[in-house]
Amino acid sequence: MTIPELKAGFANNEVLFNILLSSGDPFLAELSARAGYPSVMIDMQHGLQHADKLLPVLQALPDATIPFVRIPWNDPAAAMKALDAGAGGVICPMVNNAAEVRQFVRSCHYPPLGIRSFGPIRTQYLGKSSDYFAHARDHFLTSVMIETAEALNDIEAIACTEGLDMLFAGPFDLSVSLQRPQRADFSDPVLIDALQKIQAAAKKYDKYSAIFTVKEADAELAIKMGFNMVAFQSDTGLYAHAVKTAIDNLKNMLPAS
Ligand code: 3PY
Ligand code: MG
Repeated sequence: MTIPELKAGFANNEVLFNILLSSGDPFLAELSARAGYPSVMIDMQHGLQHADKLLPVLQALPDATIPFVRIPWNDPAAAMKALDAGAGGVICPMVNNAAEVRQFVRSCHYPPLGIRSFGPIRTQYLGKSSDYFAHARDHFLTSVMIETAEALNDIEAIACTEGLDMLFAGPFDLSVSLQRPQRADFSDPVLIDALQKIQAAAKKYDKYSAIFTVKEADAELAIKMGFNMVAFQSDTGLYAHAVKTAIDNLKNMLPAS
């Protein structure tokens, strides 16, 4: 899928599903994509892959899959490197205010909008256009995680940032930052209120909205709330759950001693 096709889908109210890739394993990335996830988020923040593992994970993905890369921090070098390697979207975690968001967005765009240095070493060969520079805006989305109380307070100013495409709600950090008793508890009215605020700000300022979920009921609620991209689970989370279920079931087959 190309970014213009993705945008057309969003305009048509289509929900884009996404999975977090935390293991750094190219084969799990490929399996996730071939299972039917149309987009992935390669997690360089908490995931186990280091910068040298980004390329093999990107190369393992079929062309049809949109690879978002979550960079470790608001670092222009990390954003530019992810884009040059072929990220279809860059996600910046833990921003706190519009000034930080502007800095991130500027690091993703070429002048005059930004300060990105020219050197699309791999990404120039991935797209359909022969001139990557001229059509760079058609090759990636910029996204920031809204996951701190401070960012939530500055949501209106953040949402109208020029060159920003998507607000990505992080329910885990958000509930930590808001000092809620449970993490990512979708029955907590304070968290739900925060998520609604993010979704509404995105809609108001013509940005896309995204969210991370780990429970099916939460993903369903996120769809109903109108999030454009719903990330559900991670490669490591799904494997950990499946392998635990398998061994627990095997143990239950043993005769009681
Ligand atoms: C969060 O919920 O804090 C996230 O960063 C999800 O990836
Ligand atoms: Mg987070």
